[in-house]
Amino acid sequence: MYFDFISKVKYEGRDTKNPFAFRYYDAEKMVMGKKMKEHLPFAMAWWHTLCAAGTDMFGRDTADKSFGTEKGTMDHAKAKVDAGFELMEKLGIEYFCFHDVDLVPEADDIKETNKRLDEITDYILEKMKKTGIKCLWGTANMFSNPRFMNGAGSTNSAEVFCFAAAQTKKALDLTVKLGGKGYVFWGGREGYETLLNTDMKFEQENIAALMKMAVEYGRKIGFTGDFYIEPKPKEPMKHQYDFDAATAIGFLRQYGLDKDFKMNIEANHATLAGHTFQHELRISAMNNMLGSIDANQGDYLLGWDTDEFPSDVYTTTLCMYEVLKAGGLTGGFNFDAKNRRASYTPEDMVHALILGMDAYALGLIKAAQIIEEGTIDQFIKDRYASFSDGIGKKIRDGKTSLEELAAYADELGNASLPGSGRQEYLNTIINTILFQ
Ligand code: XUL
Ligand code: CO
Repeated sequence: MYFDFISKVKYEGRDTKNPFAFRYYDAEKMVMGKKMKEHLPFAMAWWHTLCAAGTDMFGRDTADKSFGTEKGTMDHAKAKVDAGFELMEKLGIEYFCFHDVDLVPEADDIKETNKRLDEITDYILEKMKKTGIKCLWGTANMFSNPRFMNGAGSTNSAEVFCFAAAQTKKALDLTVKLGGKGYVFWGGREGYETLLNTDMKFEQENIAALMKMAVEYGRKIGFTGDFYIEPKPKEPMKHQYDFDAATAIGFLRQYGLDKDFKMNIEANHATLAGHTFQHELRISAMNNMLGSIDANQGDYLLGWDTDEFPSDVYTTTLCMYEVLKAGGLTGGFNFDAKNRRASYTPEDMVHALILGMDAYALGLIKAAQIIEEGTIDQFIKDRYASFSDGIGKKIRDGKTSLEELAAYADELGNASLPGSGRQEYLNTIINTILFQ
């Protein structure tokens, strides 16, 4: 037991003084016809919660994540499983996400790494059976090992490409073994530093080939879930190919991968791309590709991926508005987020997950209120009313021509101004709902 200071974390309401209780997340509470826990399938990210210990560019670990064992051993790998399942059970988190090498120490020989992965996933499966906790998605870490310095699918080395293929194959095997709902491609180093040494078209074709083989293999071994691309514009590479949702969707369509893939949208990646989180969710949803979410947040003052636990309820509300409008996710809400370096205790790990779960629960409640209150949706509908009959309807139905529209404009001589956008009024509506 690593988290002895808590038993099951419970919903106690907003007035509680208990630091280890939910103020808003009430798993069984009904919101718009569904239980909160059904709207919000939360997942723990193995890498941040069980591996990351506070190292940054300027300093070493601050948190002790040895869980009473020696790091880099299989005992440590097992202790992480024990700690992770204890934490998920106590918080009522029903899913986890993993990279292959989050689970075990990577060996020099891939055959030995794979043996370790088989052993640890047997152990994880036992725990899953005992607790009912499930796997949301798996992925392969194809960015940490030095061999991937120039990318995985986008590498200049055919030999390295084979190692990317081998890791993808194994990670798919493990995802299927653990019953994962999805498989993620985050293009870790799939990008470039300079076009002086890069054939961009060649690299993108190779990434598509790797993904195509992954789909073929996955379907062959019985993977029925979604493949996801997780867009990110930069970091670690200066320019990453899956820049944002629109770019990734265009790429998938170009290479005939759009039937098997959806988006895994991460809040912090959206803001790095110069978009809002809501924008990336909308782009995905309107293309029927909103699959899953990496639930974190960045810092508007910093230009990098800070992976903070989500606390900004304005943002989670607009996220949940998009999710409700889209009819939910096929995936879930993965806390791809880490404690700040100075919050290094086990208590902080629990506070962080409570914060994230409460921020999303409150966002869900507020988004449902926005929809039920109705002003925003009605306003958007009315704003386009000129397209519901007459010449507007002809445009929408594709039953007109430039000549007819030009004649229509000639007849009018001048157009009346479009209706006001009323942005300030609409912001007031949102504030009224958020802070009532
Ligand atoms: C990195 C990131 C990854 C992916 C999975 O920015 O978000 O952890 O979520 O590889
Ligand atoms: Co992520």
